[in-house]
Amino acid sequence: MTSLQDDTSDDTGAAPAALFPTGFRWGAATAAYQIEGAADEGGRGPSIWDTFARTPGKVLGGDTGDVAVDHYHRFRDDVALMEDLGLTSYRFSISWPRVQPAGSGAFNPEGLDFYRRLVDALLDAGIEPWPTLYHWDLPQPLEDKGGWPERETAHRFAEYAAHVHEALGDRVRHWTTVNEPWCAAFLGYASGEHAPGRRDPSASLHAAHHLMLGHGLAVQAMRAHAPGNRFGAAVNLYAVSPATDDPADVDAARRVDGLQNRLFLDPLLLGRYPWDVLADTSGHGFNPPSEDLAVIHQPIDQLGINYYSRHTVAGTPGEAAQAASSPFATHSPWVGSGHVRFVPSGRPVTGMGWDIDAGGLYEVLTRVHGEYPSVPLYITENGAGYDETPDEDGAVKDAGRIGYLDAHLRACHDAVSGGVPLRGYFTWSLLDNFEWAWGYSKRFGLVHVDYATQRRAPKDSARWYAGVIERGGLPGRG
Ligand code: IFM
Repeated sequence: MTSLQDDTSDDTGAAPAALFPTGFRWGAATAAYQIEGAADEGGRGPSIWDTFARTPGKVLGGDTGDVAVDHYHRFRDDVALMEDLGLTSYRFSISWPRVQPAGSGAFNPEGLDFYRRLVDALLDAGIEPWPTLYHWDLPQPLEDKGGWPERETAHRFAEYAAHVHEALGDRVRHWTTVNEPWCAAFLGYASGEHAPGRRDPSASLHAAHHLMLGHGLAVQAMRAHAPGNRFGAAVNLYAVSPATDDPADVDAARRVDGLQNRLFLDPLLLGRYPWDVLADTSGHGFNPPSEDLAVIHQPIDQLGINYYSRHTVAGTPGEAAQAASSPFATHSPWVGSGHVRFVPSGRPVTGMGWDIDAGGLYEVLTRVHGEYPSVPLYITENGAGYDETPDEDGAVKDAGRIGYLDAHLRACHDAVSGGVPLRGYFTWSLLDNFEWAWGYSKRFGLVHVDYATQRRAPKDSARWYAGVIERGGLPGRG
């Protein structure tokens, strides 16, 4: 068992203190398109999210990331906020179209310079920079050539990653390649809820494969340059439960778990695709070349897990066989929703309508540790979104978020106590920001942003998280 600092517990039924090992990373996360703004400044090219968000009807309220929270101009203030919180690490993403506007060919020194200045400011503040190379903002010219369903995009990504790494690798140790490839592939190319807004099941599977291939190629290229750095990807994993023991529900859970979790974990950590998912998707021309698996299955130094919720699913009795041949008619975020229903579990939900289930995080962590070869784990995202407005005194009393974070951190602590090699936790998000298809209507930040004035104001949860970091964990609860 990992030795934890000063754990105390009693037999009163109260939650005991949950202190984490020395050296545990305490962070917050953001992503370029969601916070930077400055969409047409500094030589940045267009991304698929610029095109998508500027297309009427795609994003709630017609919101775009054109200005976002103006982090491009205010990053020094934002680093000061992080310092106030006591963050030890900050996860951000690098905008590919800012660094390489066309996605191939010339790099943009001004774009790279922005990230150099950000990294320097973080290091000066004693905060470890933790960049992600792809958080969904594909340069539009690459989408015009076919996007992630095209194999060439994986090679372009590796070239871009190597270039950024060459510029920053002397000061940045931890590198994340792709963020949530499930979302990029399936929300982007199957359901069309995210950029580029395509609805093509076959394309989405090829996109998933090429995102993973891009990860592997990028790790190879970066590691060749700086073998001492730490490389990994960030996947969004869900706990998945069948609504009942009915075989149709159990099969629905298998299929959702397959496409949501195992389609990414198995190639990354085992070097193979799950056979049942390949069987389920056999009608979609998805036959990934086996030699790609060796590239995807690069040794990684860390795995990022983004966890928010549990899915409870039901099948339609008697239709399991039919559903298996039509997997994209099964998952409500994807095309249609014929054979799998996402059913209410009765648990409380966040402002996104997502089930709050900290036990699911424990389940995910122990599953990844138990079923896959051991690798250091980080929670690279975890948080709760709400519609929030400050009260008359300007305070955001976000007790719901505090409760959510507290419960999920206790789940992390339970996992660490049980021997799971969890090394750090990044909450999503540092600041309120552009929540993709929801625009600015949902807020995940520890820090409230008034979008009209760009004024930042720490919410109650920011103060609470600062206390957690200072203490190295959670206090006991009476
Ligand atoms: O805002 C997103 C983030 O970009 C990726 N993970 C989930 C968050 C909340 O939806």
